[in-house]
Amino acid sequence: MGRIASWVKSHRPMYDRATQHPFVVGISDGSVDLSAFKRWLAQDYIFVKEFVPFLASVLLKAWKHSDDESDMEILLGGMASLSDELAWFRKEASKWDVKLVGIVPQKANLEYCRFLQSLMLPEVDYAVAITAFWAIETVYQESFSLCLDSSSKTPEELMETCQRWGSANFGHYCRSLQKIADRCLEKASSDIIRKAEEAFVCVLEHEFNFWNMSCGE
Ligand code: HMH
Repeated sequence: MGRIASWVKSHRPMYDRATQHPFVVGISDGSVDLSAFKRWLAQDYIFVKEFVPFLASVLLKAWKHSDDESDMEILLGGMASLSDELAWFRKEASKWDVKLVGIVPQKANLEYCRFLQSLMLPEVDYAVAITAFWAIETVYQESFSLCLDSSSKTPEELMETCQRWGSANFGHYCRSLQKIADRCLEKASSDIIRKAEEAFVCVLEHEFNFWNMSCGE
């Protein structure tokens, strides 16, 4: 078992709290409050804008420290999808009549963005940054793929959102990131491994708080 899979196992309760949140369960059973969905949409747009420089910092670390050229290709693919994702947020916001300019980031969002900024520092190891990056993408993948299950009752107008992150394609991307992280962690010192695990747990906590914020708590 790779390092990442073993952490998912050893942090199972927290992992499930982040990936099976009532907000997501509400989408999948159709009971979601649409005002919560709109709040999530506007707040996540702010988050994804912050995610761009974070990914840029991971790319820079891959360029400097990776021993495998395919890392760059995978991360660059991720960057391209972020550009598409931001355009999608603007289109989706106009569909729901949600305004995106002048939106104030809420506390959980600010804290999450601050955490991203701390990971952008050059002294943060590539293994730590790529572990966090994998975790951030995977929480959304696991969450939204739940809403695509054959037994789910996801409202038609939310399907596009769920497909964006829940699709098999995005799942494949997440597994590629996991492989990079596992490879880096295999060679990492015990200090770096400890820091990467800490970053993983922090991501789970921030994701949980982000869903809570979207629910209006
Ligand atoms: C809060 N976590 C949050 N927003 C996202 N868009 C993702 C993860 C996945 O990109």
